[in-house]
Amino acid sequence: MRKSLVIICAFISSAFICRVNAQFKPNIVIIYADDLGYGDVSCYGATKIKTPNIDKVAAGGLRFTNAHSSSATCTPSRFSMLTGMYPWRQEGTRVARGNASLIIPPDVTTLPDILQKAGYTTGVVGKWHLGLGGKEGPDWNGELKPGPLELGFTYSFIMPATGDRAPCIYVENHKVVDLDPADPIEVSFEGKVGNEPTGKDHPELLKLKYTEGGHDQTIVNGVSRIGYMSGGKKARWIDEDMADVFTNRALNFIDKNKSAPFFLYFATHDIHVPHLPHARFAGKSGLGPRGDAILQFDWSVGEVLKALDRLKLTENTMVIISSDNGPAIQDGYEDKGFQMLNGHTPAGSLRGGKYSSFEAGTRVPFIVRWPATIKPGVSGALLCQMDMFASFATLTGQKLTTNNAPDSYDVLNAFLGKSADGRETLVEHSGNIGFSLVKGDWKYIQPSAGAKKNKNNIELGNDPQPQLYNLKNDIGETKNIANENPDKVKELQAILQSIKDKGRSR
Ligand code: NG6
Ligand code: CA
Repeated sequence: MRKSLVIICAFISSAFICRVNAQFKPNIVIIYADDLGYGDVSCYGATKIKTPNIDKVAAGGLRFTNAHSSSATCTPSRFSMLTGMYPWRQEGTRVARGNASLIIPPDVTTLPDILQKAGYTTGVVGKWHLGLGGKEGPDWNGELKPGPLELGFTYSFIMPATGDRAPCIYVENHKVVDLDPADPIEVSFEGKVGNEPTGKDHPELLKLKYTEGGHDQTIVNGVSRIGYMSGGKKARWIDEDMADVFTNRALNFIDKNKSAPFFLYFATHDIHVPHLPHARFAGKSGLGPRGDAILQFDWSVGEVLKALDRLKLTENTMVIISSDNGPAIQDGYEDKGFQMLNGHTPAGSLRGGKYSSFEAGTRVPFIVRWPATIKPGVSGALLCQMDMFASFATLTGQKLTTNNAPDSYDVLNAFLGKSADGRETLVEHSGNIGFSLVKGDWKYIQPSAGAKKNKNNIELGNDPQPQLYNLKNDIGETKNIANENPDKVKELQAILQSIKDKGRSR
């Protein structure tokens, strides 16, 4: 009798522990779009385009209305998300060249490091753009390291930089995929290598015309890129297949790791330029290639959701959807972005866009779904993507040292919808010279001397005068009220300066 009682107790308690473990160790999938704006998806108010899969995640999860990337460009946003440190604390974290060295020192503790310590299998699939290799730069024909595998990922299938940048190849773990040793790869951002045509010299060979100087270099798949490359003919990507390639790798990773906690950082190329979606999506949005790329991104999201359903992982998987920076309507190629907007507003009611100090630079879609724990809803908590670091450490029972993730706040309760409060302050960064400080309803933009607009008509937020906006009354940052509120300007400037001076904010 006593024995059977003990057995029953052991059974009940182990079932309980399993359940608790399952709840506290959800699988984590970050689906990270490139250049997707706050107003680009229907659950954030877009009416000219439908994104049913993203909307489905929002309907079953928490949709954040005040969540940010750390910067209004790619490299710094990704840097801070993985390190939990404001990117501008380290030199060399602006938009990286295609042949940059790895910009995260391998001894820095990263988000995947922490999750690996918590027992997760960790994978990255998609856009990397954080450099590869040591000081001497990437060895495209040899072992490409250090890279993601030296930063806490156990699997990696990436494009090194951006879709519009050489080299146009995939890298799996330490190797270029389909590299032919008889056709070695050479990459340069200084001058031409090899004798392949460039967009500048052979515009007649282009299927997509460039609009800006930087995009007129080596032609790959009918598109001239930023940077020069030669060799690696068999290894080169076909832009139209890229979403399929990445999505398949992401699904394979999920499939392979279905039976233990996994972390997948799935960073799509969509919706960055060049906009060359697969024929299944081309022409389907009515908003031109940029809109078609949004449909393609939504499809990738849908494939992940289907896989989770099929593997019965939906309940205990945290799916996060976000973007590395705000929208650019055109950014280097003549792809009818402006002509075909048809009333679509990529930034929603926000001002600015990619590269901008105004809100559209960093305020991006951010949705978290975890059916086992999170009640569906909408949250206005102020969050930064780099807060996932400290928050997920808490979620998975990991302790951070003071050196880890110096700017990441543990706002787990906000992520889970248990608290309406996120972080108190956030430094927004244009990716370049622009710095802003957000606190409560207030936003202060520090004076900066740069251009008012870039060539693609994005308002960059630069102004030699201080700017102050009340985001509660004026989300579109239309009325600079700095002159009327000199004390507020002083207060916010002082906070911004002290966050910079202290070298950490946690
Ligand atoms: C800019 C490129 C732009 C894009 C961006 C990086 C020019 C004129 N513009 O310098 O096309 O590649 O860098 O985008 O070269 S990001 O989303 O990866 O930050
Ligand atoms: Ca980007």
